[in-house]
Amino acid sequence: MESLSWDYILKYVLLGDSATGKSSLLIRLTDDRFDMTEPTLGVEFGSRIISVGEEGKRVKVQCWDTAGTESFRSITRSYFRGAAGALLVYDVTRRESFEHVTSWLEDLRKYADENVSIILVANKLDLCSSTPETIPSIQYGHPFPAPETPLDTSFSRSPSPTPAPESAHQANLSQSKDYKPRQVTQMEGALFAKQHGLLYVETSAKEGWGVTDAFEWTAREVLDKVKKGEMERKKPGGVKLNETEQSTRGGCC
Ligand SMILES: Nc1nc2c(ncn2[C@@H]2O[C@H](COP(=O)(O)OP(=O)(O)OP(=O)(O)O)[C@@H](O)[C@H]2O)c(=O)[nH]1
Ligand SMILES: [Mg+2]
Repeated sequence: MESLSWDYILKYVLLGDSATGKSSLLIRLTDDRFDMTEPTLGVEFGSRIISVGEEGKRVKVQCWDTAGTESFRSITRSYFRGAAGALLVYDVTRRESFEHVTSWLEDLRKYADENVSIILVANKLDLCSSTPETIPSIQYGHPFPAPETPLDTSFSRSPSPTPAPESAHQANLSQSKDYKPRQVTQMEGALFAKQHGLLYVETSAKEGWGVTDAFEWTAREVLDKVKKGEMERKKPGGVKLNETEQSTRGGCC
C-alpha cells in the first residue's frame, strides 16, 4: 500500500476540449485502469503520490479534472487559480481539439498564476500508433528539437517516456476498426509547446503510455522553480511544502 508521507503537495488542473481524455488520464494515474467515462459535469477530483526527480521527492498531486464542455467554462476557469501545474490535453486524432489549445492556454494565462507549469498533452496515441516509440527527443528542460532541426528519434532522451509494453496491440493497427488517422503531427505539437514555453508529452490513457511522465515532468518543473525561489513556499496555494522531515499526515484532502 502506498505510504501516506509526502514532501510536497501540488495542485494541478486538467483542461482541454471535451472527450480529449482528461478524466481517463486522471483515472489511469490514480487507479491505473482505463474504463468507460462519462463527460465531466463541472469538475472532478483525484490525487496520488508520485516520486519526482533523482532525489525521489514524494509529491502528492491533487488534481482538478475540469469539464471541456463550453457551458461549464466559467465554472472550470475558477479552478485554474492557484494551480502549480496544468495538463492541457488534446486528441491527436481530432485536429479541432488541437486548434482550441490556443484558447485554453489564453484562459490559463488569464486565470492561473503566472508561474504555473504547463504540459501540452497529445493523447489517444494508441488510436494511430502501435507504440510510443516515435516520440521525439524529449529532454527535461530542453524538451524539443529546435524548429529547423528535423525530428530525430535517435536523440538522447531524458527522462524516457514510459516504454510501451511489447504486445500484439499494434501489429495490425491500421487494419483495426479502432484505427484513426493522426491529425496533428508530433512536430506541430512539439513546436507549439516550444513556442509557448510548455512541456510536451504524448500519451495514451488507454495503454498507459506517458501518463505518469506527464504528471512527473510537470512536478519536476514546479520543484525546480521552488528551488530557484521563483515560487514562495506556500504561494500560490498550489504548492505546499511539508515542514517536517517525514510527515505521516496526508495533509489536506
Ligand atoms: N483509444 C483511446 N480512447 C481514449 C483515450 N483517452 C480517453 N479515451 C476515450 O475518449 C472518450 C472521452 O474520454 P474522457 O476521459 O471522458 O474525456 P474528457 O476529456 O474527460 O471529457 P470531458 O469530461 O467531457 O471534458 C472516452 O470514450 C474514453 O474512453 C485514449 O488514450 N485512447
Ligand atoms: Mg472528463
